[in-house]
Amino acid sequence: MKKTLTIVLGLFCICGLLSAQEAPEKAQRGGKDRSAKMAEKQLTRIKDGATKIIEKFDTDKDGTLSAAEKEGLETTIENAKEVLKMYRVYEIIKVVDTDGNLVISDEEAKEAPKKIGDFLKARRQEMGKDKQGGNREKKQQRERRPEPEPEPEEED
Ligand SMILES: [Ca+2]
Ligand SMILES: [Ca+2]
Repeated sequence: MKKTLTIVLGLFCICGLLSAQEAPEKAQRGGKDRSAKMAEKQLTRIKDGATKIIEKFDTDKDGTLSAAEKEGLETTIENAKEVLKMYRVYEIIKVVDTDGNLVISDEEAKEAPKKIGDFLKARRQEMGKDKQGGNREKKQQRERRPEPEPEPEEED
């Protein structure tokens, strides 16, 4: 279970990378140099991701994935997606199901809207904190470079 979750989270990181690729206009705003750097960085991440996938699924260790090994990878991904869906619902179930028997009683259902509301609010705050932490880390990375890049302005 733990292993599956790790794989799920890993896959979601990879998905994040791929969707980040769909925003080239943001990269261009900082000039050619910046977008070239970003493209290079992204490529490195994709290559690292591919290496990690091979490490996990290359059962005969020949350095590449055969059709059968790839099928194994895809089956794992499909299972992981299912598990992730369950996990997301389970997080909410745990909030609502106070006695933990996985049956939502009328009493628990009555309390559900407030509990879910509080839970989502807390999660949003938690995610906000994570985002700030991430920015801090990026800023520190920028400060370590010899030529610091200007902070891109948010226009939304
Ligand atoms: Ca192989
Ligand atoms: Ca219950």
